[in-house]
Amino acid sequence: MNMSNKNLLLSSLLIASFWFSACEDNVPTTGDNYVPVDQNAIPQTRALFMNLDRIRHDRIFFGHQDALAYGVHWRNDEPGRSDVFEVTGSYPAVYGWEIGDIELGAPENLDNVNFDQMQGWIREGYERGGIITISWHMNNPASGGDSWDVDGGHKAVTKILPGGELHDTFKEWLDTFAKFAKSQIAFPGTDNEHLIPVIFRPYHENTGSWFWWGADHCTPEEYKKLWRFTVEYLRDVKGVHNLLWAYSPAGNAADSNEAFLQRYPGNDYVDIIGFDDYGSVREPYQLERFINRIRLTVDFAEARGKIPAIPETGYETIPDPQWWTGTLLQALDHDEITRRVAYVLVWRNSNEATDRQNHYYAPYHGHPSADDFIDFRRHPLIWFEDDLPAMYENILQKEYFK
Ligand code: BMA
Repeated sequence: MNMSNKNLLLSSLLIASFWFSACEDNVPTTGDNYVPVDQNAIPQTRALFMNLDRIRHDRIFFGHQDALAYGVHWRNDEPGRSDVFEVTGSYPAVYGWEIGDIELGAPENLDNVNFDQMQGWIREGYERGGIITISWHMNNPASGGDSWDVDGGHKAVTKILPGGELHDTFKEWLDTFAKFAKSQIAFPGTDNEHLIPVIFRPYHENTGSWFWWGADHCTPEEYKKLWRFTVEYLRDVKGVHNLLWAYSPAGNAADSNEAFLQRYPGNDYVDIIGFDDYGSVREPYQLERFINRIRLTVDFAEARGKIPAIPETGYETIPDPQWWTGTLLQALDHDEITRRVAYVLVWRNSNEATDRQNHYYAPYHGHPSADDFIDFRRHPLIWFEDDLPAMYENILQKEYFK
């Protein structure tokens, strides 16, 4: 074989193998915007990343924490229930779940949600086309207290980093999550069986100081190391490949670029960038501040090829009957920049009989803000679950509006 034939053969093989791998999972991997931090992420996780990035230019998804587990007036007793569904006729597009206490081997999380049931609800929401996100109020590994235990200068972050006296314990805790993430299986027993993609949002609100990983309890460098170690350990050592990584500091981070950057783990470690904010969307309202935070977050994320979101917000008990359209929508729909947020999630509807009272963020049937919530849901910018296109396939070339 002469040289030019050899070259021809080689290039045909290259083209063929490129074609093959491109067809194999039907998800384009070209273009910086479409490659999540895990280069080996499963096709559905990559599709989720790509589709969120595509659709956020036209729509914002609405999410609710613990939506299927309980509501203000019911708990886990009737399958299919959801306060959001009962008011609007649709489930939320995004389902938030919380795994605090999984690291202790507990059967239930810190809010008494059973982990086996949670897996069932995760599957249920995902198989209907929903988007799953998981947060982790991890206990304090140094004090034995919960994630809010910041007393006593335990320096938990220093101790769990490589070389620290609690590093092995910490790895065991991460192992519990790895096992959980790798056992989330959709459509089991069918040709379409696959792991469920998860937007994972650990160590949140870190620019506040109410959690042990917060600003007063570790240096920016330590925080970044903690985050990066977590990504690398779960991805490269434990082989967890169904995650997108969401970094969501407290709202104060979104007041300036410098503040946002201070503890930002880096472009190689983050897929979704947001901020948690309860303070500026409640009375006394600071709507302008909230809007500026959204704008800054969108710019910050887009400058890095990441997806902007508001992973946690809400007004506890929603005492303002017009809050959905008068405050939240007003901020989201403020201008062409705010409209580019991918999703907004409100926190949980604590069951008033068995859990905290007056601790809910979505309306239940008959709540004074229910009508306004329906208007919010009908607004063309806002999408609930029944509006969702197929988020886990390559829809880039397809018309996704119904
Ligand atoms: C908090 C509150 C707590 C709960 C925690 C984890 O913001 O809702 O009651 O334990 O989230 O879900």
